[in-house]
Amino acid sequence: MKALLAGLGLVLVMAGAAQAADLAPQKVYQQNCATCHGADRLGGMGPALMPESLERIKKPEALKVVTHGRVATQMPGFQDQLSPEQVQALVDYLYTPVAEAPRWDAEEIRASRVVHHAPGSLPNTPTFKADLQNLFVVVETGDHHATILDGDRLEPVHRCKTRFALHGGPKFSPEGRYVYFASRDGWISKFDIYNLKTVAEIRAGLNTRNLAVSDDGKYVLVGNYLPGNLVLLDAEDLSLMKVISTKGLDGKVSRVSAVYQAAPRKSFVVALKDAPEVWEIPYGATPKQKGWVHDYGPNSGEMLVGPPSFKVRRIQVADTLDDFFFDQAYRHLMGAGRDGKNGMVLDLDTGLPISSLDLPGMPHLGSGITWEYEGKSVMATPNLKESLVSIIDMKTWKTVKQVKTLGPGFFMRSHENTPYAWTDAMMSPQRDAMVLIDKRTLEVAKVLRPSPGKPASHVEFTRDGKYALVSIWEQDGALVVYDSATFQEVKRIPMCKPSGKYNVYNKTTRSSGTSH
Ligand code: DHE
Repeated sequence: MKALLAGLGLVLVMAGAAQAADLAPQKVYQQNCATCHGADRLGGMGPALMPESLERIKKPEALKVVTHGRVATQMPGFQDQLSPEQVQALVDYLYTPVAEAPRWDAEEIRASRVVHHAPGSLPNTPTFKADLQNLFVVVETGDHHATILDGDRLEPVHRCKTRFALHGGPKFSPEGRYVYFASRDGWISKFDIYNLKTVAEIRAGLNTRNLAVSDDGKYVLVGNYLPGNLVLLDAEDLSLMKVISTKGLDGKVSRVSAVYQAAPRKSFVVALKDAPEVWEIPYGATPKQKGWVHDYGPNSGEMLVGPPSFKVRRIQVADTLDDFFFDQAYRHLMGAGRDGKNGMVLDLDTGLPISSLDLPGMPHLGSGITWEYEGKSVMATPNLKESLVSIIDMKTWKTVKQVKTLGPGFFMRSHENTPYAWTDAMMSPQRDAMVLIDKRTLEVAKVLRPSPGKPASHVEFTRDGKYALVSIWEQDGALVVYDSATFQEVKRIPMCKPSGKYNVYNKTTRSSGTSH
């Protein structure tokens, strides 16, 4: 009996030890979080998880996110897998510094660069026959590949491996020969579409937001969360030109919300996520712009008249901007926080706010599009939290209409040659639906369900607007091709979770129906 009890005791002690081991947050992290956030917590598909990157999230909120997941992201909730104690221990662990402070300076960036094919070493004639302006680049996040798709034949031309977890729209060089990809963990890749080869790669940051390519094709600017900075690359061979720390006027380093190129202004425009500032960085030798009354602020200098110096023009705004959008002329920036609060319009010439915006829920301005409605330009933005699309008059900045949709959605697309704007309801139980809004009446005209029960999202049109390509976001997903006039399905092309697709012509000509 004594022996039995002793044995039982042993079992109990062992069970206790096992439980304690299960609670070990390092182990819980490696089992549940490392695939997306990196084994070293420095980020991957998900953001880095360390005190520096969690500064703006209080612990109780982090507990909620780990337990229930985060809306509008790929972050799932873990309440079924982890006990409340395990979640608490895990969150405490995330707020402890990583063993070695993360460093990714000019030295590390330079050392990471790989040139697979030196500039000028590959033929200048395409290795395949197709309308080069009607090609699509399709990002397949399911197995981290990209497909080059012929938009006339609607057939893949080539499929290749990409870096892990690409995010955001890849960006083209002006003539459409090269495409630049950014991965969440900082890798920038330059791909030669004519030769179907990756020509150069560089790790520009540890956790990257997105990249922009200047419209003259000379520069790539990368915006990073970690370390908070902008990294300027020579677009030819991705060699490092400059690292610009995104230090706000308060002296603290901020993450970058996003960077875009404003072609008509010959500049990059950047919003900071942790400081109420918009930066403009001219890349062209522009003459002094009419009506541009602000100077470039403390860390910059004079108006640009010579070759680009990449000095920063700082524009202070009332609050931080997580997401923003430009009018077609790039004179005005429409911005908002993720909570939809403080929606505002900034006149980029004067650097002054000119209007507020009425944006409920969580507008996804970066996915906005524009068109002409009753003689005026309007902008439409999907909403990640509310079942609506806001349509805004771009002269008065008033909401013309909130179009009720089937659920909160991520993306929106149209084309000059179609009267319909397509949006998804991906953040809702109706995630299999595509909602088509008539641009002439602002009414929902049609609902399509390409694969009932399966998530449908992200549309891109062929160069002529004749076909709309919709993604089925599943491992064994597909691109479903619709005739955009009759809404008849014309083809289904199997793809592995095709997150986004990008048409060379629509992108390089900055079609009003697509993101830029
Ligand atoms: Fe995105 C574009 C930010 C979550 C897929 N996303 C962008 C851009 C920004 C952004 C700033 C514009 C970059 C560009 O194209 O140059 N995304 C954010 C977020 O802040 C958010 C909500 C949280 C996060 O995880 O960072 C977020 N995004 C997601 C996802 O969960 C999506 C659905 C899946 C994924 O791949 O991570 C996703 N985002 C996309 C796609 C684009 C994008 C496909 C390109 C849209 C386009 O058509 O141009």
